[in-house]
Amino acid sequence: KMFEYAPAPESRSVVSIDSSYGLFIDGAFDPAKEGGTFKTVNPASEEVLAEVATAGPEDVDRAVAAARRAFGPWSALPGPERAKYLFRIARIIQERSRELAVLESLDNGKPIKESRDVDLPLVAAHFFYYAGWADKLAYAGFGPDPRPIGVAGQVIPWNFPLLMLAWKIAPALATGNTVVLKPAETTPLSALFFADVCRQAELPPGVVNIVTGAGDTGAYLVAHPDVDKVAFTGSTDVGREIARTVAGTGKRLSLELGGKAANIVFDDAPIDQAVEGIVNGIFFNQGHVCCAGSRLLVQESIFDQLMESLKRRMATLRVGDPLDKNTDIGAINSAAQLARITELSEIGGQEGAERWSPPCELPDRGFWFAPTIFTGVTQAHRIAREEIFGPVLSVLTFRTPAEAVEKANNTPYGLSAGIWTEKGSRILAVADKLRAGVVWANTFNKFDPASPFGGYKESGYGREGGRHGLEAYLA
Ligand code: TXE
Repeated sequence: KMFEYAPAPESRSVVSIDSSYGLFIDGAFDPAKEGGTFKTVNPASEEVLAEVATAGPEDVDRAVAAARRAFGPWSALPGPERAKYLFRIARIIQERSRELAVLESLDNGKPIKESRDVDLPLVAAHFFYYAGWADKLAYAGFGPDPRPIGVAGQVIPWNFPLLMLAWKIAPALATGNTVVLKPAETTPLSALFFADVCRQAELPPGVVNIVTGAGDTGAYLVAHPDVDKVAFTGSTDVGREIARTVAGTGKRLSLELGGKAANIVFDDAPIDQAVEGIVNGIFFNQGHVCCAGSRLLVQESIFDQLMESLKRRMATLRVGDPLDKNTDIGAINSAAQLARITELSEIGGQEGAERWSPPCELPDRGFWFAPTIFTGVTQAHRIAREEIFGPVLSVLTFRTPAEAVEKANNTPYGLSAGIWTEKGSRILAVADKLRAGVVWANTFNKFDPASPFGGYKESGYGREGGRHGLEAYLA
């Protein structure tokens, strides 16, 4: 073949990973006081990447105390000075983005083309964007004297480890808060790398602290009496527990929880474009996306045609090595998540939905799940109601726009939705009736630091991104 295209995989050697990592407290890396550690694993190979400290109560106390000490001087800095640090962090992230992208793919399992072309550019963009706000707060209508809240305790999930960190840390620092952040236990490495970026940027010690560990560490952090603001992204169950912990303490809280987004395709939609949007909506990042288009609502008259195109497109998806530039679907982040996806998919079959996946060979080691669609799904099925958080699409049909809206809203969640139609008037009419924080029209999973993101109902409350994202960090 004259034009065979077989680029070499990104090399693991792009980033050097130490065998063990401490906690980042007050500008220095230290082991946990009680010496606890856990292992973080590459989900594509099950090999241990590094041993990481488990922060116990004493460590969290130290981190919160460091953040408290740093708060006075940091919040007193003039906005343009804080902006300089944020710009510096953004530039260092850009400079080191190849290392960070490889690290993120190794620890999370996501395809390198996503960490390189989506996560990392967005991470840098968030720091640039909020750097630009740091000197404008006084004139932006937040009141005559906008003030930071204080010490923010932030707990983030594993699906976009560094991007979720950026969503949380950039607006917090721009507004003059200091931070103790706990990354997810399956993906701690990019947050620790970020700690190193903070040192390189000469961010004053204590402004950002990273405490690694599992749910206990997070629970202790959010309950800490000297934390003034709690921000959480993760499961609805943990979100509920955190809301109970915080209730009555006077702490400010923002929660970004699950979703079960409807991606609605009308009969006049450009089919090829819609198919790309459906694929991107549910298979991007293995479907580990809170706003994933996990319920496809198809107008009945185009059902056969759309399914045929979708299946043809799904047959071209490459599942495998996250570091291969050609990979579309990487590894499932953990054995626990794989078990959850497998269980709900089995329930889908038992409940009578029809399951289909293209033929695809999955690697022997690691955690994998083939792209899957279920047809013949009804609203009563659990796969139509519960967040699967994997590459699994539930397909339902509708006849009229009113029926589409009714089905789209028939969920305890309300984070996002998609509409595919050539009619502008229909986009506006339908979007207006959808109870979803974000509605995309003829596109899906598009993010921009200037756009607010957040949900209704069990998807949580508060907005991240844009000007609204600053309000969550202003007293
Ligand atoms: O989430 P957890 P898990 C959904 C998705 C997924 C399910 C379970 O449906 O299948 O949740 O994922 C920390 N107090 N989402 O179990 O447990 C934990 O250490 C304080 C949607 O991984 O919520 C991690 O840092 N913190 C979602 C973070 O919470 C606690 C993203 C998230 O973990 C804690 C992730 C506690 N009691 C999962 N318990 C989204 N909205 O994007 C755990 N944590």
